[in-house]
Amino acid sequence: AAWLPPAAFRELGSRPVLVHGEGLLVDTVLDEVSRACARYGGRVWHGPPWQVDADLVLALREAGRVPNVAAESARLGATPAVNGAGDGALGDEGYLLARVDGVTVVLADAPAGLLYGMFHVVRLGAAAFDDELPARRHRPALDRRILDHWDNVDIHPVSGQIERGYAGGSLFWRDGAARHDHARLRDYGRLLAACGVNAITVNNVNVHDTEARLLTDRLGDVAETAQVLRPYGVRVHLSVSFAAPVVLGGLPTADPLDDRVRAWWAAATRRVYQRIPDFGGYVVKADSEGRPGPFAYGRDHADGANLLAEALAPHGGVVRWRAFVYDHRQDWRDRSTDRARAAHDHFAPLDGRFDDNVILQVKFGPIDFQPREPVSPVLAAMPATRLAVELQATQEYTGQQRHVCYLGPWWSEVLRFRPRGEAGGTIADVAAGRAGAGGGLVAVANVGDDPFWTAHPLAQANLYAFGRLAWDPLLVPGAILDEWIDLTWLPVATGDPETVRRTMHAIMDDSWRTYERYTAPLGVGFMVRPGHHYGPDVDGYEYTPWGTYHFADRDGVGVDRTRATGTGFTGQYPPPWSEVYESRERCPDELLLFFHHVPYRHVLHSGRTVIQHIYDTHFAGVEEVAAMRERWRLVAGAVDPAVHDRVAERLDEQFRSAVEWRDQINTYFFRKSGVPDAHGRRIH
Ligand code: GCW
Repeated sequence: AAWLPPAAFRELGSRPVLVHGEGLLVDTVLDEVSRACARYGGRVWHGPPWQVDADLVLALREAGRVPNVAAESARLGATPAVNGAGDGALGDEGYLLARVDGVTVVLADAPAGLLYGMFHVVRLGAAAFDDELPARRHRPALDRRILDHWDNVDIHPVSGQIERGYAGGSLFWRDGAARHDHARLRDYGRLLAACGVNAITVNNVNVHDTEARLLTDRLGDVAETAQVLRPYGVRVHLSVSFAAPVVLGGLPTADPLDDRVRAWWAAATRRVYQRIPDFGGYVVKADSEGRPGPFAYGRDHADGANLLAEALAPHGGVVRWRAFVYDHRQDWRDRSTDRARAAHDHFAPLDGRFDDNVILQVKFGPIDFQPREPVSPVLAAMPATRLAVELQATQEYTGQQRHVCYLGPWWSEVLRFRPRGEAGGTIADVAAGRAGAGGGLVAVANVGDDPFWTAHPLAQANLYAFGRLAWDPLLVPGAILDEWIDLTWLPVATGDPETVRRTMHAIMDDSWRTYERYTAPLGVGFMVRPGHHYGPDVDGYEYTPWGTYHFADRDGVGVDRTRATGTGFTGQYPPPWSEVYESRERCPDELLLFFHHVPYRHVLHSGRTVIQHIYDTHFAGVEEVAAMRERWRLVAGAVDPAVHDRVAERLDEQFRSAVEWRDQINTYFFRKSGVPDAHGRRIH
């Protein structure tokens, strides 16, 4: 139960369709179209011939048979869609979509383009066959659109089958072995292709013993997964352990400058490509939260990353090296260490030292996927390095798929942020890189073997939105939600579709801000229960080694990260942000406590004091959740009862949890500050 129920194909499937071209992905298109036509009375030809009376032509350019795409594009006056295709080239994944003499035409230069074009037609529904359909060239803004699965093969004593997984077991692994559930995997590949994702990583970045062996004697399982996903244009990546030469190869060292180590990686990587010729590459979490890395040998992260890059280069693979490196054994008494600074301190000096096929994968914020953080300064500091932006679809800190939290608006804000101010490019431009050589967009996946894929049926929207934003970062989150609703819920609605649509929007559009309101005020994060990170615990991390503090006392709250009096983190930003964040007056309200320690009676731009803001937003957040629950009740009968029940049950828990958040946070800050609520509401 996700997007693309058979009924989503009704318009396409009830028409005569010509598919032209050869290849694995063209076969996928043909298979999709054939099944739809069998169900809805359409007809499908696999061309040649080219001249048939079709309503829809999906054609791969082939010299002599199908019109040249570029010429056809020009003849039709096709303009590029919002993003990309500026130079007229369609690339490996692009397509031209147009209406030509009463026929809808998708033309592509490569098979993947045809597949994406077909899904576009499905998305449009009847509108794809409207004579007003504008001619447009489409191609993804980012070439790399990747989901990292934090899945373990074995059940790990701490992180379970999926680290930070909230949707049941893994799609790939169960209890120490591959699941071999090809039907489910194929369905997954299909969902991914339909939203534009083109690669996944099949195991956790925390690579434990069994998982390390996916690189060697368990490689067959990875190859099998790659084979099932290949027809949907999804490539496979692997998380590897930096210590692999020691733990798997029996070498005495994993020193990146040791010749035996280099030879070991070269041989292991060669074997991977023998089994999986289109293998994507490695992901590495090194010297982070206890994982092995180059520091043990007195080497730096450029040495470490380049070691793997060298092994992958002959085969066209990339290494995605994570920038999530910080001291997780910090002393809370030490006010000079600031976790927010860590990634920039470690990596910015290495700019220019990485090989061409190294991608530095940077979490979007300087801390850790909080509901509100500034954008990581690393993303503005390494012009000579390919950078990927890492998001978290799995809702570790945003309600763990028990709370509705549509992250599209948050991600969109991040992608549109201009780290050098109005004159410079966006974070999406950073991910795109120069001449398409960027690192792309990555999200930690939120799916599992739950019947609804993401446990909370509405959390599917985050998966869908991730793919669509990676394809086109300028898409509007509300419009993405519409697409998702159209493809998922409306084809199977049992009541008035417009009511269903309105209800979903009313519940989801602002749900991330609602979540922020009842959890994390003004950029303070991590007031969660240690370990599992669900529910409130204001001081849960205050005296821990993890470096995630809020410093609330009787006078005020927030972290002083200024250059003038604090940790100096603001100095990692280029202007204008180095100045904006440094200044208490100019800093945006929503980030004030991330950058400044201020008195409770400090007045925000909004005109309210900090303490009154805390009270107001926490009361408002709970009211908004109550309203969501009410709205959902009203669509019982209009959506599948199983879906309705599941969402209703989650909304009950969200309400309970939001009340708990409100009461703990309000009570905590009332007790600290002694300042009463201006409206005299009940604080405990
Ligand atoms: O957010 C933290 C998580 C860890 C995770 C780590 C990381 C995979 O709590 O579970 O480990 O980040 O991103 O490496």
